This record gives sequence, structure tokens and C-alpha cells, in this order.
Amino acid sequence: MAPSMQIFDTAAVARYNDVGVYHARGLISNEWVARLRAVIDSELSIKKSKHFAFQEGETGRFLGSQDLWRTDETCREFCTNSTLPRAAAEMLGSDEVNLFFDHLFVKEPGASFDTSWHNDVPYWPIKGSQILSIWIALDRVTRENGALSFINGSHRWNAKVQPATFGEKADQRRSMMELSGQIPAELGDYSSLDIDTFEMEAGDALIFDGKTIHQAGGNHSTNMRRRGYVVRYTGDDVLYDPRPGVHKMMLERSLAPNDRITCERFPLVWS
Ligand SMILES: O=C(O)CCC(=O)C(=O)O
Repeated sequence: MAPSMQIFDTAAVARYNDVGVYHARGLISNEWVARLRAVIDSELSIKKSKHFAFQEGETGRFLGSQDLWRTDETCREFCTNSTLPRAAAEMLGSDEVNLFFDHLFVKEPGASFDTSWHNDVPYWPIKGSQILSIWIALDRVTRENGALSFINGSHRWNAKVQPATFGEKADQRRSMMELSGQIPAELGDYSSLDIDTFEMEAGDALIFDGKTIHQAGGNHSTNMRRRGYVVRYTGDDVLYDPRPGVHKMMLERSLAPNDRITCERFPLVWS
């Protein structure tokens, strides 16, 4: 059963709307953290599972996976029937919430590559304003092992920041936004921007708008993993939009352009 108590106060929702990201401390219980860690470690240990490497360095790997909830019962329960759908509904200000997908980002010790600056909506075949991600720390996250940074207010820029690569070849970090001349070529030059970097405890979550521009540092530690599990949700105003440039693996054949996205793959999880 979804919990019935309100999770966020008006200040939290206002902060999310204002800057495009909110640090929800202790959103996830220790029990869920332990259950999700177990699923993730088992996913990453199976040689032929569907996880993939964003990058493989000499020292540590940056691993990802997607749509775990579709095959794993623990992830399904967490994404559809934990505190999360309500958290998404409150932040989105939405009567209904769909699960879009879940996503894994694991930086093993020594996976020193940054996650390039980007925002998420340009990758996805949906449009609308009520799109968010809940990035859950399953380990302590510090500046040393891969903390995430966000450009405050960038969800209002109407920008598309879609790097050519997700990090390995830093010199190829060219974004659509960079190409359109809206911001300087490298985000290292972003001294005038209001950027927050979040250190987190296991069980904390960052809730951010699909348009907020963000990045993550590499994992420079020798012994701290950084397991991030992200669940993405959409609200009332979101429609299917299979335009050129979106990830092909996200396309859903049962939907037509401008359909509401509710279907087996993007189920309604809150109403
Ligand atoms: O965890 C990371 O390194 C990147 C996460 C991210 O970009 C996202 O969740 O959209």
C-alpha cells in the first residue's frame, strides 16, 4: 500500500520548483537501501545480464542498467508501491503519476570519469513539464566518490544539453546547447552560474526536474563504491513524443505521438 501521509512541506516543493532540484534527506528506509543494494549487486554480478559499462577504465568501471523493475520483483515493488510514487506526485503537483523507468549508475572505486553535463528530457520520447527523477544514494556520496552537481534554475532555460558521449572522451563533450552558443564550451568556465554539489548519506534522494542540467564527478576513492539508483516519473501533462534524437530503446510501439503514456511499460502508479 502506498503511504497516506504527506511527505514534503510547501517549502520543499517550492524549492524543487524554484531551482529544479531538492535534496530529500533520509527519504528511503535502511531496509529498502539494503534490499536495493542486494538487487544491484546481483544484477552486476551476472555475466550475461543486461547491465552495460558507460566506461571501463584501467582501475574502476562505471556501470549502468535500465528497466530493472520490469524483471525484478523488489525493484517493481519499490518503483510502484513504496513511498516513491507519492513523493513524485507531491513534487510534480500531479493528480496522476506514471512510472517512466528506473536506471542504475554505479561508479566503482577508481572509476574516475565524470558524468558529462547534460539534462535528461532531450534523450526521452516524451514532452511536458511534469517529469522528474529521484536519484537515490545507496552508499555515502562525497565529492571524492562521485557527487552530483546541478545548475540551479537551469530547468527554466528550455535548453537541450545532450553530450555526444557520456564521459569517456572528454574532448567530445559537445552539447546541443554548446553548439547553439548559449553557454561557453566547457562547463569548467561556469563561474557565474549557481551550481550546487550534493554530498549524501545512503537513503538520501535528489529529486530533480528532467530539464535541470547536471553532472557527476568521477569516483576517485580507492575503497568507496557509489551506487546510484534512479527512478523517473511523469505527471498529468506528459505526452508521448517520439521525435528524432531520442534514445531508440525508449520508443514504445503501442503509443502514437501525443498519446498519454499510460501502458504496460509506463504504468500508472499514483492517482
Ligand atoms: O549518477 C550519475 O553519474 C549520473 C546520473 C544522471 O545523470 C541521471 O540520473 O540523470
